[in-house]
Amino acid sequence: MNIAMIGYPTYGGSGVVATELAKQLAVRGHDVHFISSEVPVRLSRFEERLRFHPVDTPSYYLFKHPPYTLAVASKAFEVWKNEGIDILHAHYAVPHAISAVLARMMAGAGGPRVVTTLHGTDITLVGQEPSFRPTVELGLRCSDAVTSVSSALRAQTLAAFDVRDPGRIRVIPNFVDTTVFRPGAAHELRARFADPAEALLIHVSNLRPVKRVDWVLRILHGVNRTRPARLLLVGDGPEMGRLIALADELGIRERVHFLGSQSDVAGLLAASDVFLLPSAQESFGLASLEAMAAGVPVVASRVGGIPEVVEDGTTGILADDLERMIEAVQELLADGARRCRMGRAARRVAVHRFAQELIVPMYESLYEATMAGETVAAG
Ligand code: GMT
Repeated sequence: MNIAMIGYPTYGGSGVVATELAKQLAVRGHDVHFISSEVPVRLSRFEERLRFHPVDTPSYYLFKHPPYTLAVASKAFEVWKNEGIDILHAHYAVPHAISAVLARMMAGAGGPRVVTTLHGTDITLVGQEPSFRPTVELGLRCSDAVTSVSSALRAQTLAAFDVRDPGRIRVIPNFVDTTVFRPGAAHELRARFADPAEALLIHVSNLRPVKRVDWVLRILHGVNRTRPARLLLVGDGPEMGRLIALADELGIRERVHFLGSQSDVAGLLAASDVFLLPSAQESFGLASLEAMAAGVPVVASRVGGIPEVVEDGTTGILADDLERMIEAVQELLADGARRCRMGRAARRVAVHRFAQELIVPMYESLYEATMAGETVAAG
């Protein structure tokens, strides 16, 4: 098949999923075109059947904001015209779904089929802004197939938008490369961040308010009341300044390693004891799946799609409030045998339910069904 992905190039989960999917489809013999404003962070390695097409959004003195939505649509149309793509797969509905639909309209009869994957805040937050909502709804209705990364997100989509035919939203969960994210002897790396007697916690995100990273710092602060612990804070984003100030205020600044954006987090995860994800909303929590694949138990909030990924009491601990999260981390750090058991269970779940070789074929069969014009039933 000839497939074009539209996705964000940054560290956000939707861009990571789009890039990893593109790479896997190329390895499996498809011709894949990645349409984005920049080369995605995880597209560092050469892949023979994978090509990058930059979106250029020119400015003009009349524009306060250059019209990115139109530039993506035109680029997708151009790629279809030059490469004859079968499937145009938009990741993150705002604004990629409507850009893809526009490109299909430009192509006319014989144009590509449009698949839209919903990732989270494109439905739960940004997509519901009155300035975007009608175009998101239209994008969903006009896509030939729609997928969501969890059942929770599917239900939220149906509650918030009139997609006309609910059966068209199929759940295809996110996936992980379990050969890259795996438990490993990470003693040397770990020794750079913590003494043997200290616990090492980790959080990875794009540091936006929805991730509640201030709770991550408060968890570290709470845990340090009973045992010495340090934190790897991986990622960058709008909350960074506030977090540094909070770490100072709590007196834990020297216990936090602010690592900024990192393209290779697998080793850092494997070196850590517990992964923290106290988000206010989370449709899936890809970073927690990567931690699980690395054999690290997760302490997270019981919201959105997280319970579909992290099994409470088996592969991690889910909690509804900050105090319970602090307790949960303390429990895991106090009982090394339980922590290791959970880490092994987490790895098993990642391998047996979320490995890329299990999930990528689901997209392939969705593409085939969409091209055959079949109604795509809910998963
Ligand atoms: O909202 C974000 O955190 C960014 C967003 C994205 O599109 O980059 O992440 C969402 O998509 C990820 C990949 O499918 C999911 O793992 C995240 O749970 C989801 N984030 C939220 O729902 C907050």
